[in-house]
Amino acid sequence: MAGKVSSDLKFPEIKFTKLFINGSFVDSVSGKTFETRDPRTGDVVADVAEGDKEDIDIAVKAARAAFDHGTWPRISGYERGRILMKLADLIEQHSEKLAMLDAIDAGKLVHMSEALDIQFALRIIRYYAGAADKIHGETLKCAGKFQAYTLKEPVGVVGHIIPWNFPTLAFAFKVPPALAAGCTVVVKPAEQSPLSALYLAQLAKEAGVPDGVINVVPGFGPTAGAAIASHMDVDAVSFTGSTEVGKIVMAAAAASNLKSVSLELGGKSPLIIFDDADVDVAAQVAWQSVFINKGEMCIAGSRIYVQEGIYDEFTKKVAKNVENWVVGDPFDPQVHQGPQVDKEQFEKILRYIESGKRSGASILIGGNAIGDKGYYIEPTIFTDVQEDMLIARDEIFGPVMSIMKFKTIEEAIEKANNTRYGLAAGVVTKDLNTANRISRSIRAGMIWINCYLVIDGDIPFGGVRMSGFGKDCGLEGLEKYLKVKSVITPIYGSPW
Ligand code: TXE
Repeated sequence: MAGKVSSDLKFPEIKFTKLFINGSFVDSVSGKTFETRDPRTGDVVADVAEGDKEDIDIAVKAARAAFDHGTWPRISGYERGRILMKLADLIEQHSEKLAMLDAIDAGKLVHMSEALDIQFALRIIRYYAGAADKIHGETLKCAGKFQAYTLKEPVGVVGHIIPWNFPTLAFAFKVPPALAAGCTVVVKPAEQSPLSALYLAQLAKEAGVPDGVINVVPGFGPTAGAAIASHMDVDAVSFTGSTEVGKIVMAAAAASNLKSVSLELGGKSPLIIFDDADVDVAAQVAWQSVFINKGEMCIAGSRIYVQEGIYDEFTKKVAKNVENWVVGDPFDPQVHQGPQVDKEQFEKILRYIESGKRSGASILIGGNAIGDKGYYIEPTIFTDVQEDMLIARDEIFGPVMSIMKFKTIEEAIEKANNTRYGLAAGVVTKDLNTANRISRSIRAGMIWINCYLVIDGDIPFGGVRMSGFGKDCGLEGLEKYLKVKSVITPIYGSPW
């Protein structure tokens, strides 16, 4: 682990710690606050206003008024797009600040957030800014003396419940398409990482998003989050988080007003490496698929299946990556892996590592926490992993890779599909037919061929099975914030 931080970045000033409702920063009704902690040390970073049901009610009222009576859904898509473009420009200007807020809240690398997360966020926002004036229905020629057309209308007030692993990027996945559609939103950021969402709300105000259109209410899941999911005046909820909470959100939506639901949940994604692969490429792809963002990625390729012919060479090469891999302070540009987000996740990951050791898997590298301050964990690789071990079945959400061996493509497909999840998958091979066969056979929402983790504004992102449903990004990511209304009218005297 790196000792001294070779960075001249200063600890960022924290300007916004209150709820952002109807265009202003306000205290919570209860006056309560909660602490966010720096994962580098466990020290308190800020006291943030703690939103609860009453605050969600106030935020939803503001969003409802902005939707029912405000200008946002009524101005042209072009005008909404122009304001979203301005928001992207402001985020670009403030990218270092946002990256630092995510570093002190979530332990993310400042240089990587700026280079990747925020760049992707900009691409997504600009994609939806461009899409805002291209929303249209269809004209239908009905049988008989009728014609019909469809209108695509914004769904209304949207609740966004977002996680801590990509705080700024998660905001960009959710909020811009809803705004492009003409919706108004109430965002509940994760309790671990509320700071960048509050900062983004302020930038949105500066960009010209009217008051009430974006509301941000930090708070806890079972209180503020649950209040969104069960609110009678929220028309849609889009959630990213654990499968367990996804089920709770869906049940609450059903039990309240049947609001529409989209869920982006956990994963245990397989990466399948065939004998014909370039082993250097395979080792690189596999390493990045697990260890980027300290493994806190729903799409992590945490089950690596390697064909027996290159198994030994692959395991040697993939483990060698550790030699140049620096774990340390996320403000240091030399560092590749920062601390896990909080004590709870840190302890969860260490429990899984212990379970892997106990169940008979072999440690190839790592396997331990680092230091006695902060939440650092060694990049860890298990070999000799069996399908029924917990480390091969559960989402660990940390820097832990499980490597398994296979003989035939049929066996690889069967093993890869032997999971309750279905978020993503990858294949490394030079054989086009093998790649195509795997792509068709694996039950997952995204398949990467000879690459991994590639996302973009126009690529639909999301899973199947217990990884959820409903895409973020792409035109599908816009459609979920739109509802279709059919308008039917008779035509008299027409020959057709
Ligand atoms: O998730 P939660 P946690 C997975 C990952 C991780 C595990 C637990 O495996 O180790 O989940 O993480 C809000 N009603 N992912 O506990 O609890 C919560 O406040 C409404 C995968 O952080 O699901 C936060 O805003 N909302 C994932 C959000 O849900 C509730 C990203 C996620 O928190 C709620 C994060 C409730 N009853 C974790 N309870 C991914 N798909 O990328 C909590 N929340």
